[in-house]
Amino acid sequence: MQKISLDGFWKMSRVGYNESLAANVPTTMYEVLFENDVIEDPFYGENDQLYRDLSLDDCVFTKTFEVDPGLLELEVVEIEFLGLDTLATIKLNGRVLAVTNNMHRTYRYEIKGMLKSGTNNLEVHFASPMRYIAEEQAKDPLWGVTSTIQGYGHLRKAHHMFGWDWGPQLPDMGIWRSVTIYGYEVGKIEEVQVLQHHLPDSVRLDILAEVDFYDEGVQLHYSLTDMDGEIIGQALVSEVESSDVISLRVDNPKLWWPNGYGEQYLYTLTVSLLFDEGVVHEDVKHIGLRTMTMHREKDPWGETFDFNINGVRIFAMGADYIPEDTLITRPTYETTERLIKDCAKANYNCLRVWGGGLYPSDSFYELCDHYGLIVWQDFMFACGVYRLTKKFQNNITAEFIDNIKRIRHHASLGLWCGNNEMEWGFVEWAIPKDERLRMDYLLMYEKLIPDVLADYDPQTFYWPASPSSGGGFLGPNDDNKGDVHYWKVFHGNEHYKKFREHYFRFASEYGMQAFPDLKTIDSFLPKDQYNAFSPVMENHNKCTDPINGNVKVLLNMVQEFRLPKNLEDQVYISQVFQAETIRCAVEHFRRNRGRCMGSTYWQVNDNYPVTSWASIDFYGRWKAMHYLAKRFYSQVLVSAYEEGNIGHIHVTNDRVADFDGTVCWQLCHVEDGILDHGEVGVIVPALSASHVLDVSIEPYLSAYGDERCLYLAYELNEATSTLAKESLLFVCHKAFNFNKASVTIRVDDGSDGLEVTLSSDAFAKAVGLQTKTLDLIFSDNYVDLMPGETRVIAVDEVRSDVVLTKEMLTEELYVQSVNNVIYQ
Ligand code: BMA
Repeated sequence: MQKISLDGFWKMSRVGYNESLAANVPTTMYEVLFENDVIEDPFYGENDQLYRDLSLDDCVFTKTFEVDPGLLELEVVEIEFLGLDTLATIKLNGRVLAVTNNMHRTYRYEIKGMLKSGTNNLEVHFASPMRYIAEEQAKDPLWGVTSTIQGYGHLRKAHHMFGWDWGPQLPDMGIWRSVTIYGYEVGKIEEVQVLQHHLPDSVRLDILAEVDFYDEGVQLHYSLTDMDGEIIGQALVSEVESSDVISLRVDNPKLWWPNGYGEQYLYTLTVSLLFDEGVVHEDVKHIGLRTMTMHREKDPWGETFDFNINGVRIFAMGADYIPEDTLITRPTYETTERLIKDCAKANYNCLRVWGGGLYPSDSFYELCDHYGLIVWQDFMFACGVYRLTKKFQNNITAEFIDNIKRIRHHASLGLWCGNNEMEWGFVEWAIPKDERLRMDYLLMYEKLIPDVLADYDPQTFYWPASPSSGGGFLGPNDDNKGDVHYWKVFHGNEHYKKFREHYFRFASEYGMQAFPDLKTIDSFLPKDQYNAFSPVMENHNKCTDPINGNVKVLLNMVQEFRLPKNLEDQVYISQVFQAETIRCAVEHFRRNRGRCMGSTYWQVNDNYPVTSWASIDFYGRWKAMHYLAKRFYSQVLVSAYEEGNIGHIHVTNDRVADFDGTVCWQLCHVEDGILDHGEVGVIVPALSASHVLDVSIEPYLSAYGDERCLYLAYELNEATSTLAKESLLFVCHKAFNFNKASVTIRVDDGSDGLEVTLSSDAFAKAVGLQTKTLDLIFSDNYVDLMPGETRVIAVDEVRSDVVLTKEMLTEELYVQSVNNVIYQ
């Protein structure tokens, strides 16, 4: 096989402009314009609005490349486009090779007859997606959500590129994945599918290889190796058919588990096409041996809905994932790894890939395999209706097949899901009643996709929509069945503690917005706009229906906190409130393990520096919520909640072994210190939750007047280590009698890098360690400190390009706390 990469240097020009700009493919128009200084940073100020209409122009990418005469002597020469966004006309040496219209597809064409020896010219012309959807929408208006440019349902292009309630409207175009020419002499492996059959103490792998060959003398070799490179099984097939099936048996298999439940063991399967004893083509896959399905069974509350992996009922803990950058070709393996690692660090075991974006890169799935994140994979349909014409059906069917084949072997793939919120939309939203479109909905998600999956990935569970109760427009957002999106708290202004009144079987979306890190705000905000409601700050909140999201952020946080006077403190309190809200929900769900079995909060990441529901902002900076996620998603969780004058303490154990430890508690007064305390031994069986004890403040109320100065501190210990230290108020934060706290910070050399020791003279809430300019990740943050207590926090990662010294860190650090905020 010969391979010529056509990535790298191309030229781009917009039609009607006299320009020729360097384009480093894979890349897109906005990125090229930005890199060539034709436009400023589209993320600064209000630039995104200014640049939106650049997408009304067409643009052309061109490349010249050399072909060696040897290539033309091969049997088959193909060109492969892994991603063209979207309305592309491809010309090779002046002749039209193809016209494409789906960015989610892979396109391959035989080009031998069009290539010449020597210099060749490839041109890809992209027609404006904005003009296209406007024209189509005028002919056939299709319903869609308000935060985006209408008509997106007409085009197989990531919907969020037309804008979403967390991202700008920059409908880009370009060559967004690699372009490669392949030449084959003897044959090629078209695809390899692996089916797993788990038997007692062994796994049988049925491996199906589709082969296209032009010479009878070919052989197929299959080999499976373990992580030490030892061969576990192999087979040689001499009489190759175009469709070849063999079985390999793995005795005493090492299973793949999600993060926290065991090892992420991966075997390597290599299928090689041999000729004359040499390898002419090869397909290599890393596969994890596991059974994975959704456990659905009637129970007293309705129906269970949880991942069952290797027979263990998993509580899914994670968040929803959106595309990583508005300029979609910028993420690299390293940036994706940083994100996935941050998920694993926060004890996630699951990510939901939301349907309004892109089918992620291969690296994304490899990283999820490696870090143990179960992937809930939506097909790319969201918040819109689609007309199922024959052409559209053929187009999406090809898209499904391309992506299913690419993704299906990943150990992390947990389920396929038809779409985001469309079943719910048809039932409960103001979508115009149209029987034909409802029928198209059913055909797409309840017939077409299941039929394709039956052929291409029969072993992965399919779910028709998120949320859904199983399909057919039957109670799609029912608390007691399937998954739920609960938006009444953020979008409906409901009190955040209402989460505790629901026992969702699997909460796949719910969230609270917060401002991003101050350094991130500084990256887009001119100094004279330093106010939550300045035009630029409002522009960097894309949730505008019915009012700008920043209004909601402040409105929501004053449920619980007083209104901070300046933007710095509003940023901090918004983050603490976001974290508290999601903690309140998750801890409640986890106390009800068995009934509730999943939480993917909306959302882990951003694709633009923005105020949003994300727990990690666009520049990878952790908001308070991500630190809290590390705690509320920890495998063994101690949680407490107040009910009137009682504090209830629970322990949830998501380990596969029993938990044996102690809970210590102290009932305290802000001035008088500890009023009462206790310690209880707890044994919590594996995969269960237990109520440990109740502490009442009743006996102290008469002496102290009211509950505003009383709090409950509690901790969870195991042998000699403390797993968690938290505190509970009996009133909301805005009513509590916080004393001003003098928090001291000391920096020391620890055994494993630098350490920060925090201590406070008063009971201090959500003490947030901040850095002025550097990007650091701490082992913990936003901690509550008892008076006199010292807390050691390690610098877990230095992400800025510096060698961090003690002096530098001392100079960089400052703390915020709920106590010391200056309120209005
Ligand atoms: C849900 C999601 C997204 C959206 C989020 C926040 O509707 O599916 O479409 O960004 O809520 O509004």
